[in-house]
Amino acid sequence: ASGGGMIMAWLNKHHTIYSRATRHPFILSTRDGTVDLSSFKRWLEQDYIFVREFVPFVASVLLKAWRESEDGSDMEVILSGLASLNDEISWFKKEALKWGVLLSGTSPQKANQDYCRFLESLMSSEISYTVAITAFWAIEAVYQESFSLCLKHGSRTPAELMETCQRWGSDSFGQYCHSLQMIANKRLEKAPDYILGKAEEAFLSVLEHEIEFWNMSNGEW
Ligand code: HMH
Repeated sequence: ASGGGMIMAWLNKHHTIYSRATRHPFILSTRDGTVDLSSFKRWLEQDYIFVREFVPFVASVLLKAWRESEDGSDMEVILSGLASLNDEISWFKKEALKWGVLLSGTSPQKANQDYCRFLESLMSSEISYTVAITAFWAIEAVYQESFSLCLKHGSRTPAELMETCQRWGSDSFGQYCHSLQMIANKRLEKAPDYILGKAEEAFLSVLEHEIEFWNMSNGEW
């Protein structure tokens, strides 16, 4: 691949499914201000469960970086992500109170369980750092791309949803995703073909799980 690295090539190649993950009807209705607030609440309670499962996944990526990366700055980027998840869990609790959502009474729906099981499979020591960091980048990038759409000029995002959109749609979260993308690209550049194949497969699995995750907000499970 040229200039933009492997990830740019994959984003072009898999443009259709990437758009389905980043321009889902839930996000488009948030941006247009027509979102059903019960959908938002369903998303909120399910994402809280997801983020709690995401913590050990990110910790596993940190461990792989420590073992496999020669570049010490990788670990700092991943650590900053792990640290912000601490703040994120507090934010979910605060946001749930605001919406009258009872987090302790929530159980994960099937799409959430499937996604969490996929994360768990990536935590295995048999999964290489290159594959894990690619999946990690993709997970964060889908939210960044999605929620930043709700902050764009001309969007009609309801005021009470702006904090959510800013959490993942902000420029600072965008910078962080860009750092993850550069790390992933650097690893992919040096990876043998069979690892490239596995990383591309993991990227596509993330997109499929993200689409199913957004679908849950419809309440059609
Ligand atoms: C489902 N994907 C899902 N939830 C999140 N919080 C993120 C990605 C971003 O961290």
